[in-house]
Amino acid sequence: MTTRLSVASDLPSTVATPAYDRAALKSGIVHIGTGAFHKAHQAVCTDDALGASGGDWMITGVSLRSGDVADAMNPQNGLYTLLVRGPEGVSARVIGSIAKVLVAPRESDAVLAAMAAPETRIVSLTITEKGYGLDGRTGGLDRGHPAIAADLRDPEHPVGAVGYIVEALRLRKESGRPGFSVLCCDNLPSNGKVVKRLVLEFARERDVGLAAFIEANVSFPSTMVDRITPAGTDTTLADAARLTGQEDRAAVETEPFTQWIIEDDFVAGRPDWEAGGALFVTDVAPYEKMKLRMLNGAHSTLAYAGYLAGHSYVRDCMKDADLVTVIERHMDAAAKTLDPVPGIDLADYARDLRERFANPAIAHQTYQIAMDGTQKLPQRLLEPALVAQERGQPIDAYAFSVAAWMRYATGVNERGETYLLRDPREGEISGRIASAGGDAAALVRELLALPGLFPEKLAASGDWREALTGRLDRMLSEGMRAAISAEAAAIRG
Ligand code: CS2
Repeated sequence: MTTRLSVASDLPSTVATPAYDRAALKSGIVHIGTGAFHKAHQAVCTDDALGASGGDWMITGVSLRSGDVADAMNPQNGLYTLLVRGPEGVSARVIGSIAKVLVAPRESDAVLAAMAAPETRIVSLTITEKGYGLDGRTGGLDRGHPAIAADLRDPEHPVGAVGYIVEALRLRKESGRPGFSVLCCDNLPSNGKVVKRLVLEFARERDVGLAAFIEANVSFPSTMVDRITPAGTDTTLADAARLTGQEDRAAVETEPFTQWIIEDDFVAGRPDWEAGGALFVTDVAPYEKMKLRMLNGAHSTLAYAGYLAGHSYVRDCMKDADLVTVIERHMDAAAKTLDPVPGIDLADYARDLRERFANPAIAHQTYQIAMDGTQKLPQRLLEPALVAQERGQPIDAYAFSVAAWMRYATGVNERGETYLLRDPREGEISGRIASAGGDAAALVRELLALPGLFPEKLAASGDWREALTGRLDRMLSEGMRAAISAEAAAIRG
């Protein structure tokens, strides 16, 4: 029987281990949302930083909902294996930067105590787009969001990230402790500014003095994060056990590429993340837009069109020549909506993205990427569509992607089987789909009218509506495969 990973010794020499004395370092970061992405990205960069320069920057992880990650990680003293899968093979490394993981619903007081502790200087977040309670219409708090609504009612017993941050900052203010930096690592444009707005709105609702304290003592640097990290599977755990010789229930897998671009605006210091390759800049916005529009926009397009055309994984989509033509056009179009990005050639960036998507060792499910469409479409597809429209550029690429989302939103595949959208607006969407009754023009009308989703100028444009309707009609009547081929044929001319 293999032993369970819990100390970073007795590992084969092929496995890299933390280059620092974990027990000697204290926590300086509380990270909310300790899922696979955090474990494959920020925690790895922090592991590099601790190895290079030390510092009391260990991470206390927090899960806001499920106890699964904590139950896998804590018996392993927070250690886990990172598998990096590239076309040439797989490598294993044991990451030591996470000290422990707390489960908010089970131990809320401990979470607040960690966030309010004097040694905590950064609170970072990966809670997905829908975790923030952002109202797409107003840019402010969505008061109908379950966690926001609950936390506004009972702010001293928070359940959501914004509620926790504000309550922790109140406790810090009461006890005369300084603020911390809030580091959002989710795929939202100007993510720091968005979180700052939401936190301040929430805090003002409680007490204007608290809001003033936050304005004066808390920073919200924006970041661009990038690493393709599929959900772990039994194969992840089996490969980790094979490579390390130990059982690891918390292993994660990811691709070789990683990128983290951060605004250098920290009120109480930060780890030496440069050691892990992070790039510090004064303005992250150009990088964020590039990534959201070129990588994530193309990803969502592959997810909706690919899923319905029968491709389970992104790498399968990249073997479909027609879909590749569609995605090349998408990346070119998205690049044309961007202002120059310092140090980056967008054609090279697009080529690298296609290589990453095609990585044969990464099994990234189209169904995983397809989730939460209403939370992802605005920044990935609708904003660039609006820019293209305003600049007089073609809108075909976005019309294809959004028509594919609309087809996907019907929740029925081409074999007549139903699937869950896994979107917080699923109920509203199915109501609208039902009233459209399967007609493409009616479906487009209904979905364009989803409150707050489509920018007004786009929703009101006849060209946009027509471009969507023609494509959706073909997707519904001839099938996604035929629609992809027709799109590719039109692109090739
Ligand atoms: C993906 C992203 O699931 C999704 O929506 O587009 O998670 C993507 O893999 C990452 O942003 C890559 O950095």
